[in-house]
Amino acid sequence: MDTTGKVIKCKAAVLWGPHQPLKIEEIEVAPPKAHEVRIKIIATGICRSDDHIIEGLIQDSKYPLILGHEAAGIVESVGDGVTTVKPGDKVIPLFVAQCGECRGCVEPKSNMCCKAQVGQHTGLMLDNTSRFTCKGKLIHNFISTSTFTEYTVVDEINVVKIHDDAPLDEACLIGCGFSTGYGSAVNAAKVEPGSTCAVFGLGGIGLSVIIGCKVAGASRIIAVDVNSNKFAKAKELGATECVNPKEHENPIHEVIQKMTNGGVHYAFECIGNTDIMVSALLSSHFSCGTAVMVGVAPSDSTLSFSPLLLLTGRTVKGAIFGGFKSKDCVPELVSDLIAKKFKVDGLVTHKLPFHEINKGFDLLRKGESIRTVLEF
Ligand code: CND
Ligand code: ZN
Ligand code: ZN
Repeated sequence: MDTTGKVIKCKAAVLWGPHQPLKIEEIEVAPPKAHEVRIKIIATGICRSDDHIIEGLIQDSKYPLILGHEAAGIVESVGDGVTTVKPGDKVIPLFVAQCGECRGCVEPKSNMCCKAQVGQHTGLMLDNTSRFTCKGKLIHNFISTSTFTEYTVVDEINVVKIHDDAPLDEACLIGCGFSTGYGSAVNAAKVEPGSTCAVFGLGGIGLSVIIGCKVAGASRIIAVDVNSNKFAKAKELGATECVNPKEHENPIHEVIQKMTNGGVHYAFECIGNTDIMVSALLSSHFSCGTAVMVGVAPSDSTLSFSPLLLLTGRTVKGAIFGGFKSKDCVPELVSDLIAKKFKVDGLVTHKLPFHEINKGFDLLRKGESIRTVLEF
């Protein structure tokens, strides 16, 4: 049946408010307007950033909403003026937009688009309306994507075509987890051959940082987590040593300083915990270390440390989506995945049918899963 131009009724996981389980509801998805694309989602991963919204950690979140930002799917229909994708194309929705024209997009060092800023939780399309309704109520989107639904609508600047041969159950991880971690190492930090690294937090993001550090030729990759069950996978992907802060009396930065003759070249925080962000900074060498903030901390939190820590030569930086310009880099990353230049299947510990989404979040919260991929 041709659905072009029609409202589609389908199943979606709606978050009606913070601290609630997701509810599988029948929703209505309006056709794409000009410069918008309606996508049938085929596979979507669960990232901790989705859980942060359920936990109410981001103050300006708009409810009710449909979460999900790491996915792959197939274009169902396109609105007027869309030129970069067509019905039937395999695509990845992009929570970091790339319009190609704004200040952020033309700056070579930036991957932030000013037209759709990922940090501004409007929960709406660029024209300030929504394509989702449920039981007569407007449902917001999440960081311009919303992938926990059989169909979604995104602005054209938030979607990119990928190779026809892409395995969508793996390619979905290019939509966040893999690219965010990998790019944090190779783009944001620019890890050099022979350098030493410490990675705090071994979820989908931290493990992808390890993959990036290894590809970049780091000589030591110290993996840090309070859950020792994460260590086997970290070693498999390239960690040279694993440290559990709970097994040491001294603060973790002292342990790492001791292990590395004063501190690592690059330390990555992949948890979203401001105390560990400071630990990461202190774990980097006082004269030349760089700390990269990748985790998303609660929106009302602040970082506090002595400026003397920076005067001696340390650098602090951060990156969203690994610093990748999304439209330029995602198709290349997918082609590299097809060419087996790197693997992402090690990050997928569970596959579940979409309607078991709450079970997927439970696995993440219990520390039992890395990435759960939901299939429709
Ligand atoms: P996930 O929860 O899978 O991993 C976090 C890991 O940290 C777990 O293995 C925990 O055991 C471990 N951990 C928790 N507390 C501590 C601690 N005090 N010391 C050491 N280890 C600890 O999360 P994820 O990998 O999906 O995401 C990680 C962060 O990255 C999270 O904050 C998420 O919101 C953020 C993120 C950032 C971006 C970006 O573009 N920068 C994109 N997506 C997610
Ligand atoms: Zn994410
Ligand atoms: Zn832009």
